[in-house]
Amino acid sequence: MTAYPALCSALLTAVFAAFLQGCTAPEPASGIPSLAQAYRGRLRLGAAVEPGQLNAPEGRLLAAQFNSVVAENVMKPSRIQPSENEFHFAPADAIVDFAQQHGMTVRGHTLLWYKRTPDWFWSDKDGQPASRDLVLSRLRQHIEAVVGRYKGKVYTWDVVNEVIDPAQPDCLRHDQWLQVVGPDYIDWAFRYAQAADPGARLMINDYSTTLPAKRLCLQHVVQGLLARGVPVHGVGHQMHISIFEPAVAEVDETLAVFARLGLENQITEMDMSLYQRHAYLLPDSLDRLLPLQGQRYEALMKVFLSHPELTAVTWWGISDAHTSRNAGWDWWRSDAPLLFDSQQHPKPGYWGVLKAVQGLSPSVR
Ligand code: 9MR
Repeated sequence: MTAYPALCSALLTAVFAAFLQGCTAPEPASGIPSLAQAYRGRLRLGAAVEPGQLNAPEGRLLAAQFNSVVAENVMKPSRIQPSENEFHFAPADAIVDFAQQHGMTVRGHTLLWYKRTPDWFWSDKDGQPASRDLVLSRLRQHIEAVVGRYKGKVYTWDVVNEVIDPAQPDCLRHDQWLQVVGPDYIDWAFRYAQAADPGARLMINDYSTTLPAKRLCLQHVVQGLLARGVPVHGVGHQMHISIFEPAVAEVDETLAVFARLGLENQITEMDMSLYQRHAYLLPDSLDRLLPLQGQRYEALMKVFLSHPELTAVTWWGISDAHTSRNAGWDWWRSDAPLLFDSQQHPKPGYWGVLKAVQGLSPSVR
């Protein structure tokens, strides 16, 4: 009889402890090598972050494993200047401060993106369509304010994001920027950025740069910029890919094209879906897919390491607990594209990235 209360209370305690464990965020894995340390002197390794993650366990994983950060959203024009001359710097400042406290570098994303240009850019004070001159002066003020604030703290900027469209004869996306300003809006964005921080590395950033048509168009546009003396220093390859595509050789070829132009390459938004494009179901069991993902991460990192002009690899997230691959039309899928699982433990992808650099002779960089 007397044993029952003790048993009950032990059971209750166990249930309560399990419940608490489920509710509290898991601590990141410790006692594993730091990827950033392993790649030191060869490649900077970074991850995209939202300010709310900085003080969570994910922030500790970020500081332990990476040596670079990028704001997933809070430096985009519509977030940092939602109304004309009203700047919301605090969330971006939090990321920059975190990076400085932990000895990490910061990538800036992004100064111009058709998807996140606030509406006020496009109309004048009378509500009429803004002129080319007005839009350019707003662009200049925006870039001066943002790049100026983080001068010397943000080492590289995605000056323009996703401006290439291989379906167009001029290779440019036919958006409002092109319609209102004309193709030289890209030149001006780079010139304003250089004036605001002459020490920053300035990049043109895009997705699917491994597709031959897109690669050719990007090359054409970049060669035009270089010929006009526009200060473009490098190409950012987003690298939102899957375990199925693109072929590693296409990645190698894309990097080689821009290396031949004398440009720096960076991988800026890497993640690797386990799904086939637009598929509803996983193609196999996780037991089989995750090792495949690990092997592919290893193969890609080996290609990146073989390119001396490639300076940084940034993942679009820290762990599978927060990934943009589960935030769009595919929100209901359970994708796992990053190096750490949703409990923040290393996946085969982490070990693949580590394996790619182990055994190399000491860095000559
Ligand atoms: O991950 C970002 C998501 O939270 C935002 O809602 C979205 C729109 O601003 O942008 C996502 O990040 C994108 C990046 O800025 C540009 N390349 C594609 C990224 C993933 O969609």
